[in-house]
Amino acid sequence: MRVFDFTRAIARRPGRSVVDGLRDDPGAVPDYAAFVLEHEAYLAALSAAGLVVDVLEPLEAFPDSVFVEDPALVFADCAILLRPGAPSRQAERDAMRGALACHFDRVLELGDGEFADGGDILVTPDVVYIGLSKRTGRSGATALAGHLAAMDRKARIVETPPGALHFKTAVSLLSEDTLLATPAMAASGLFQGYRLLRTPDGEEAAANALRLNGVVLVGAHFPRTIDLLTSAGFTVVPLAVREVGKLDAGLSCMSLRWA
Ligand code: CIR
Repeated sequence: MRVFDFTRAIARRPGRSVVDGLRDDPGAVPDYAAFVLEHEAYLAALSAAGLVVDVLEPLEAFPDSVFVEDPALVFADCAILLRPGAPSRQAERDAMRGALACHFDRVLELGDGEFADGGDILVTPDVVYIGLSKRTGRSGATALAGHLAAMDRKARIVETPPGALHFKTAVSLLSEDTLLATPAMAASGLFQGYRLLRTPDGEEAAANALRLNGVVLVGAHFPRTIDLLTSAGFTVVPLAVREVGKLDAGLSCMSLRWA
């Protein structure tokens, strides 16, 4: 089983409050209707890739709750309820607990004060990278590494390059041996032994791509990244993510995936 082979996913529809989601640029207010269209196309792409998606109802009280990747980490045999680092997002974990219980017999949890966002966790075939960031602290990362060890998975706690909200803002797994990374992430030296494809200048935000079974979802407004991946032999599915991007988010953020 490859780490990007998936049969199931959890997603959550955006509420109208999504326009109040956290973002670095306060002036970049997403358009709700356009955001919904992007999300619908994303759900359709997951289905087309062969995943059965449990689509949860919107949570108006939590503007960022459409980004279900952050409150949990899932594997085929187990889920871990994380603890999002942003104060406005912390109660999202309570909403996610019930959804996880529907799908997983075994659910572990991070404890009080152990903050970690799923966006900081990159699962590769041999190791799970946990990026320290504004959202993921040392105690959360250490506790998470302990849970992963209990599941026989090796973890590595690393730094997220400055300027990236999450570790996976700057890197994605494309295949067992290939990563797509921003130049800053590629220069970090963290990925010895991997073939690194670098996002072209001005397309750094394309680094949050999503490999699902035989395809790679990539932001449609990153034409040079699409060419790069296509030339490298990947089957690319371009998806509109301009509204999603206004909230400093990308393609991995809107689902939890497992086999
Ligand atoms: C946030 O700041 O938490 C959201 N606006 C974006 C979350 C993106 N999530 C992700 O990369 N996993």
